[in-house]
Amino acid sequence: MGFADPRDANYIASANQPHGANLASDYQHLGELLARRGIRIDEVTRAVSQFKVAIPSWGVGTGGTRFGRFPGPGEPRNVFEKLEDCSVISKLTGATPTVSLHLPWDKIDDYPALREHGAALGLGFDAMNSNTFQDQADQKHSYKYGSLTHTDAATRAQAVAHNIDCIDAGRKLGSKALTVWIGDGANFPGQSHLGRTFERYLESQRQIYAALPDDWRMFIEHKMYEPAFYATVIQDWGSSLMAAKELGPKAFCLVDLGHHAPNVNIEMIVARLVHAQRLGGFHFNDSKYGDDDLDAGSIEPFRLFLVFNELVEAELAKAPNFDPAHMLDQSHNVTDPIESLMTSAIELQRAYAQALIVDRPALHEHRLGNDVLMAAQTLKRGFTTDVSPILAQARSLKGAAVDPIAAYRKSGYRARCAQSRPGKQSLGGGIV
Ligand SMILES: [Mn+2]
Repeated sequence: MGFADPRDANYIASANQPHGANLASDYQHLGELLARRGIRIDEVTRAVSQFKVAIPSWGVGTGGTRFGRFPGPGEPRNVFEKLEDCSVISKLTGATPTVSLHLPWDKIDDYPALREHGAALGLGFDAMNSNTFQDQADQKHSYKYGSLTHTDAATRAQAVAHNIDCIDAGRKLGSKALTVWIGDGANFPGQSHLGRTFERYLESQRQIYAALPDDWRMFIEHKMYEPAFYATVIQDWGSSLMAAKELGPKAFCLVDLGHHAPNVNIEMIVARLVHAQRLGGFHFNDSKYGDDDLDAGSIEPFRLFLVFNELVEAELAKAPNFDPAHMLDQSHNVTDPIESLMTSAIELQRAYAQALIVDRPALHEHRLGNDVLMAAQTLKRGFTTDVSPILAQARSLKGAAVDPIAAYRKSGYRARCAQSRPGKQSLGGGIV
């Protein structure tokens, strides 16, 4: 069996070699096309190559649904092996230099060793994620009826302490942010006091916020429903923004694309949060019906493009306090997680590149002149232009793979993991 390390620079170079001539030709052609629109392709390529998105540690294992989980071969068995898989994604795409951990799904016994392991693989640590939406074996108080908003003060205190533990863990690893998502809410009308639960949420969050180091940010993630099916405490961007404003300047709103009602105008929410200077970042994924956690750009690529269009507008306008964190948050049920995560990272770059090549001066003029049709067409032309050569060129220039999926498959990495990681897989994870 011929195994190759897909992270090895020589391996990637040899995998890229057959693509060289075609890529050069495609890139030149696209460059000429964009030049006719007054856009310099090398500037777009440079911007794309600087785009970064964090890999969720829970994403490299098979997630599953509430109905079941079908583990794939060679899944990582611990956080060290998760980082190994993340480094494959990072080296092949050149777009994912950081990992976002989830406690206590990621069991960490030796922080210096984990930090060194990450550094050796070229990986840093992105936002820490707390977990007060399920009970752990050694837990004193149950989260069945809530965590940060629980009616019982001792349960709230336990949830606060866990979040502060996550901050402490992140400090040891070089993280600079804490993402707080709670499943707290009600399944039935009458179950909880809608006002007081929010007040208890703020009271708990103030204690967590007080433990944030000066150079940290807190990301408040909202979600419309599930596990609470009637009323979730932080159910929308309005509640999230209210909480962020009440907590202070280090608190920001996090937009998970799957956490809205179907057809909600997410790009509009992004624009509003940019205006409020509270856009903290994203959990990218895609969905057809609910919080499906499918691969980014797989169902509604145009919506993803429109979100990135708002981000490019904010970037060009030098919007104050605008530094959104990009993170993937997906659950892989039927695909190889490494392949899905690579695909999603590339789809984000695609949406970014499409937004970058929009003829902004023309769009601006059409808007001012109320030429609705031309405004719509000018915007959409960015979306309908195939920017693949830009993405491939950006990867090639930084020593990543021109065709990451093909290079990954040919390396035999998964088959080797199936051999080297025997045993039953039982990692926590799923749709969050
Ligand atoms: Mn999320």
